[in-house]
Amino acid sequence: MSLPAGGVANPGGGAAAPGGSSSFLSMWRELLPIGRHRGSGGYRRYAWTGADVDCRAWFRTQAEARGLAYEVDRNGNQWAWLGDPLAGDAVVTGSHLDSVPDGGAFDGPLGVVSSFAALDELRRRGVEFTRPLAIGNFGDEEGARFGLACVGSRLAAGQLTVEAAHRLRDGDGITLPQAMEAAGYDPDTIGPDPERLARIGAFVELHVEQGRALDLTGDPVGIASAIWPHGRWRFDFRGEANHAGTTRLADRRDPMLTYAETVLAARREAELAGALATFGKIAVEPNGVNAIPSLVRGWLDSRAADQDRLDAVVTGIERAAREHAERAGIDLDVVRESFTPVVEFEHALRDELGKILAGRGDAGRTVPVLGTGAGHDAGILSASVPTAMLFVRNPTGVSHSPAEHAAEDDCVAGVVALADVLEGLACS
Ligand code: HGY
Ligand code: MN
Ligand code: MN
Repeated sequence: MSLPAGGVANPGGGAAAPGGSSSFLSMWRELLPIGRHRGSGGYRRYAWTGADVDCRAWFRTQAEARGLAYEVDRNGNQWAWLGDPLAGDAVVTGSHLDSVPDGGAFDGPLGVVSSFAALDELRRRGVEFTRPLAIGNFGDEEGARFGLACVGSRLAAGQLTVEAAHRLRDGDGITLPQAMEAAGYDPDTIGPDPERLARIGAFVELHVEQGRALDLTGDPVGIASAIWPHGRWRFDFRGEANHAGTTRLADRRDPMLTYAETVLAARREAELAGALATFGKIAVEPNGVNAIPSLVRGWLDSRAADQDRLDAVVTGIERAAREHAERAGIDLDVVRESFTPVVEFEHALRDELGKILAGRGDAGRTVPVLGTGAGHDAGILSASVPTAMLFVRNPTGVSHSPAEHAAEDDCVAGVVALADVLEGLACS
């Protein structure tokens, strides 16, 4: 039985699983409609918009319904605490609630809902917590509105300066501070939060797998080993605006052609380098059907298993773009808008999760450890805090799409695995 993107296949109809799993289904049902676009069936939960504010309200309700101490940090990240937030050595779990344009239901929310459900499960087990526990919702992980991923965790970790954050603008020219203010959050407090991160002893993020590795191994849950290096580059192709109906082909300086040649070159370079390259977003000026563009802006997302391959593919794409631009008399600017180096999750914590999970499954069955090309707040925070990730099987591997889904039984397996890990870390 799978939880379709559109909702719970059989609300509460799954196997009568432990406490956390039935609370999982009711939370899942409540969160599901927020920010879902009727036409596409995908999610449009962009940072600081109404849908994001509604998701944040949902998070606060869940926290307060469980008697957790709720707070919002200086960067707008939400926290729900069990125990003293100032005591230190806290075990933190959680993820994000925002989405990419027309994203799926699971990318982010699965981790947040599973965190609350895992706490319910631990309470059902009657465990004694020996360390503070917190559940987090990190703001603007996808960067769908302002173009930079993981803004909330980057700010907290000091990987995004306040000045650079203030320069972030959405497609309508609204700045990040303006958007935060409009959503009722004070933008003047944003900035590094080392004291807060110093009080965290371990951060474990559960996330739907964005790939098919677990489907191929036949496991419901896996552990992350690493996140590939990846980044976003903006290519600005400038030509000459003119009339589509009266300008001879020979007289044109059409940036759309150079953009198109660059997209094709990106695929060739990615194949050559054994990397990934995607031009998924474009902005055209003046964007008229009967007007040759003056400017075509294309955003490249590129990722690779190692830095050398990433460097090779991006260098190759930029070289090809410059050659095409030169030949066509097009001006080209290339700007790296964000970059995340390779993340190797801390081995001690990764192996501790492996031991905890291996100890409870069928004897001797180890939990697979897998890398990913998807970025996460856990990756950003890993520079400041020991972090680990759990992945839940995604039978098709499809993500950043309304078609993203995970089977109900696997979601329940994820809740139980997270509860086991939190018990092993915070209750021993
Ligand atoms: O882009 C990513 O990998 C993540 O979904 N932010
Ligand atoms: Mn995502
Ligand atoms: Mn995500």
